[in-house]
Amino acid sequence: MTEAIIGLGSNLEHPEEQVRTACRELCGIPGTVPVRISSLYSSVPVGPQDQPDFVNAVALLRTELTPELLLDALQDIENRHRRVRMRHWGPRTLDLDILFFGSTVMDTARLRIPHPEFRNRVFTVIPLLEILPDFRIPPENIPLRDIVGSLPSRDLEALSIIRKNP
Ligand code: ROI
Repeated sequence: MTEAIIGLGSNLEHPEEQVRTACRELCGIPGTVPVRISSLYSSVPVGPQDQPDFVNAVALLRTELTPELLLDALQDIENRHRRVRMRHWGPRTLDLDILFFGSTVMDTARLRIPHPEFRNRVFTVIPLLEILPDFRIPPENIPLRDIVGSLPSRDLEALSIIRKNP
């Protein structure tokens, strides 16, 4: 079993409901059990600013799947939410990203793990700290809490918990 960290995000079509439903759907992935799910957070958009705020959360899963099969399962969930993605870094109904997969490092056409933008993004770092305060970022093994100081302060100030239990 591998511990995988998934980022969830939505800013279209009732984002809070999109993320809450997706959290429940994680339970249906074969060979996989959700272990912990963060609160739901409201965050300002990274990228173009002329789009609604996002709802974000992070989930810790334990899985027997390979990264590719886990990605297939996450894309099935995205498709059930009729994911629309109008433009690069634009608004979307549901985004499910593999942020970490154990200590795996990979860079293929389909998957880059760890997620290359993970450590620049308040909406992934802070929810992950909530559920795993002692998390260390692979492969360098850097404590997650040590990078909070380098996050954009504007994004940090705007981040807020909107719901404790998804
Ligand atoms: N911005 C925020 N705040 N949250 C997201 O989940 C998110 N996802 C994205 C882009 C468009 C980069 N910006 C985001 O894909």
